[in-house]
Order: sequence, then structure tokens, then C-alpha cells
Amino acid sequence: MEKREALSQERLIWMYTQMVRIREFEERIKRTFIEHPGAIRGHSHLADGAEASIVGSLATRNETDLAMPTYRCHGYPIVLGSPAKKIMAEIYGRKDGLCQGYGGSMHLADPAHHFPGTSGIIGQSIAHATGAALTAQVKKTGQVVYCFFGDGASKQGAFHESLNMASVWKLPIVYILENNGYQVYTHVSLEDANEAAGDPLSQKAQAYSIPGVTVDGTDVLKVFEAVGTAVERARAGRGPSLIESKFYRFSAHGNAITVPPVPTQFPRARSD
Ligand SMILES: Cc1ncc(C[n+]2csc(CCOP(=O)(O)OP(=O)(O)O)c2C)c(N)n1
Ligand SMILES: [Mg+2]
Repeated sequence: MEKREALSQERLIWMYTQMVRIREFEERIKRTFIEHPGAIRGHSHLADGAEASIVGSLATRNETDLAMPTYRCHGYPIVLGSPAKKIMAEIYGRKDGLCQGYGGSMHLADPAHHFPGTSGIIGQSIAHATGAALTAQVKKTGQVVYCFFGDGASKQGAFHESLNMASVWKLPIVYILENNGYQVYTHVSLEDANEAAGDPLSQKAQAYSIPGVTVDGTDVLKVFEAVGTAVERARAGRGPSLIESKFYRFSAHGNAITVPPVPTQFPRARSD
């Protein structure tokens, strides 16, 4: 795999271009929600702020490796090579969309570009990705699975079951925990609001005897380096790693335009 210092100018420009493409694509969706309400039906969850994390991660992959994110998923197929027009058409629910309009924004899939599909059920995609890694191991395909999920998803049982199994069986998977500071509208600073316990969240890896690191998810090269190390380990048959990539979600949870201000105090249930 390419080393960070050895990245060519062409490669760096490719990374930058992909980040801009993702942001432009999502800005267009945002504008549509403002200027043409109702044109896009249902929800559309934007990932502005995640561009460097997505691109830095996927820049480390081999052609046949699989990328399996959650429902906040527009950026990944853009980088993998799915036609942006087809992704947008899918978000509009059109027949010429990536999934003939059946999936919509949250359920993109493009197997031809090594993008098996996403799920709106928080945490479940971690189990799907772990299953895909088991398949890769059993069939000896040489593929590594890139499993992306949120800070909120790391509280789910599927996360813990998957990491346990992947560690025991040394599955070729990299878990990329995208800590964007929010679970819907609950900010990480709200300690008593059922946020994900543990800081940094990468320390959860220790429970499963696998490497866990936290990285600045707004620095594409730092992400590239951290994920690259994890991918090399996975490809060598040494098992999974957990990367916590920290960044900030600029948009609201879904559709809306701005993030609500972070409340200074979480409203507690009255005990009297
Ligand atoms: C099993 C399940 N429980 C609850 C929800 C409702 N829900 C949608 S998004 C979300 C929070 C997810 O937070 P996080 O994992 O941090 O992902 P992010 O939205 O920040 O990318 C919740 C609880 C759901 N979709 N699935
Ligand atoms: Mg989150």
C-alpha cells in the first residue's frame, strides 16, 4: 500500500477532488430541500464534515475491497465510482436511480462498485459487514471490508458481538467509528443524555484485544495513515482494528438546514 509520504501529487489531487465532489453533491441536496420542498421525498441524511474521513479511508483500498457504511451514505459510492447522476436519481426515487428508485437516500447499493448496500437500522450494518468479512475469509477472496458506523451505533449490541467474533476469527475487516459529535440531536457533551460511554471511543477495542486508535477525521492524510495501517493488518490475516475518526456534522440530522444550538443543560426528569 502507498505510504503517506510517497503519495503523488496526482493522488493528492484525486483525494481533494473526491472531497469536493461529496460536498458539492450534498450541498445540492440541501439546496433542493430549501428551494423545492417536497421534490425529494422522505429523509436524506447529509454527511458534510465527513469528507476527509470518507476519502482518507477509501483511498487505502484495493479495487475489490468492500465499503459498507450506514444510512448517511451518499459520499461512499461517489468515491467508489458509482455515477453521481444515478445516486442523485435514486435519492429522488427515480427509475433511472442506482437501485431503480426502490432504495432512496438511505438504502444505496451498487455491487458492481463493491458497495453491497446500507441500512437505516443503527448498528446492524456492523453485523452485515462482519458477515461479509467472514465470507471473504472463507472464500479466500483477499478482500478487506471497510465497516463505517456512528458513535451512536457503537452502543449497540451488534457492535460488541461483531468485534468479538471478528477478533476471535481474525476477520479481514476495519471498523471505522465515525464520531461526528451527534446522535440525532443529542450532542456528545450531554453526559447524562444516554451518549456513548467511554472517551476516547476507540478504547472499546481493548475489550476485544484489537488495536484501537483515535484520529482527526478532518485530516485526510491522518485518516489515510491510520486506516492504511489497519488495512495492512487485516490483509495480512492478523484481524480487525477499530479506528475512531472524529469530525463534526455541520448539517442537522436529516433534511433540515442547520444544527440546533447545543443546549448547555440536558433537561432532567423531575424527581419531585
Ligand atoms: C435500531 C435503531 N434504533 C434507533 C434508530 C433511530 N435513529 C436513527 S439515527 C440514530 C442515531 C445514530 O447516531 P450515530 O450512530 O452516531 O450516527 P449518525 O447519525 O451520527 O451518523 C437513531 C437512534 C434507528 N434508526 N435504528
Ligand atoms: Mg453520530
